[in-house]
Amino acid sequence: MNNIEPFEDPIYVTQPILPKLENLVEKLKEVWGSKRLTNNGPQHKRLEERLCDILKVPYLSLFNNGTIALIVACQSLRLTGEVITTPFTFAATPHVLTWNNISPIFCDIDPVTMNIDADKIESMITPQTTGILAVHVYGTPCDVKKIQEIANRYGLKVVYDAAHAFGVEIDGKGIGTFGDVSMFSFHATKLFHTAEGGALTFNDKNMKDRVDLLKNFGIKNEEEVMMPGINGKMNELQALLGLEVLGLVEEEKKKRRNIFLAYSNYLNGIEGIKICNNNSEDVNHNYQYVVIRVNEKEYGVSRDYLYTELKKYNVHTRKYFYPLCSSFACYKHLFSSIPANLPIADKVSTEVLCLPIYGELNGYVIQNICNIISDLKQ
Ligand code: T4K
Repeated sequence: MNNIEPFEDPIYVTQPILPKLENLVEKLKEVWGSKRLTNNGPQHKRLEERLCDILKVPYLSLFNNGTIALIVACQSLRLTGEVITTPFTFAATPHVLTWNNISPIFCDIDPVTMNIDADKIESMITPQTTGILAVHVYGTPCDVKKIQEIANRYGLKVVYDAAHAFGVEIDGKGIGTFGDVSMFSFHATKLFHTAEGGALTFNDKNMKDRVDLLKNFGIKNEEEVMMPGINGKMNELQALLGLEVLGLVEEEKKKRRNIFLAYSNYLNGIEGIKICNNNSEDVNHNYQYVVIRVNEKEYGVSRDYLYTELKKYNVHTRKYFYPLCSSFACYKHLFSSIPANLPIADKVSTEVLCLPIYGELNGYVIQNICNIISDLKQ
């Protein structure tokens, strides 16, 4: 038994990369000098170019946040009726469908990757289905090959919510090159961030042109408005912050990899605690989250008990993603005639816990978090 005192300062699930303030101030002078604060300014253009290279995508369009980006993605593909998606995700994923007047159809997930189970998608397709909205949960890639095969067979569009998957690659290919469009979130809680922000990526130049119109009210020029667009633009201050953060991402990723390895090492051997490791040879992972699964029978206490006890030590873990989106009050009506059949997602959502991970997290804290987890085993 370890005699551990609660941490003096709260340990949160994440902490954003912050560039040196003086560097940022220096760069801000450029923006101040130009008086250009938004509407496709020079910082915006620079960040789009840099991100195309880093994410290995042909086309990319920046947004003020990931949710608006995803709403626009559905608009740009003219999705209607029903779209098949996962219940094991952040609220934004099904909400963007609802904002497009589309019914989210929740499909169960794979027990290992925790992503939508591609083998279950086909049975959910109806004449109203127009697309699949899959999420690379925690940055683990979906079964992109199988999903594309189904989409091709049924003439469906594929949208990827890649909010967690910055920099992830499959066989050296940028994750944003799969499907018709992918969305990345650049929220402060993400590996790469612009405080708030996001992007859509595509292989098709026409898609980029359409999305650029849609995110700017549909305005083509001073006298022509082509479609009822929205204001989804990223401003110059966000883009500037992004350019500074970008230079620090690789170092942050290296640190996070070491943190992941330290957790794996300390937690290894605690019966009932399994650290999720969906790394494989073909995937270049980003260590956005470190996720454990708690098997209550083997560990002796529940995930919720562990979550509450860790809080007493000032360790603020998160139950991403509990509850399932399918159980939100606003989606209950979808199951009024047929009950939700999501046994794997139900089980997984009661087992997962995201532990703190960010570059500045020190080894002593990691070791103590693991000691607490070890001590709590019954
Ligand atoms: N799709 C998926 C699959 C997503 O996960 C998300 C967002 C989206 C779509 C939508 O993308 P955006 O529209 O957000 O670009 C957070 C984020 O707000 C959200 O972006 C993210 N997913 C979700 C998984 O996590 P909360 O409610 O957990 O955030 P919050 O404020 O509790 O932050 C968690 C911890 O991070 C805090 O305890 C402390 C730390 N933190 C947070 C912020 C905001 C900081 O240290 N600094 C900060 O500025 O949702």
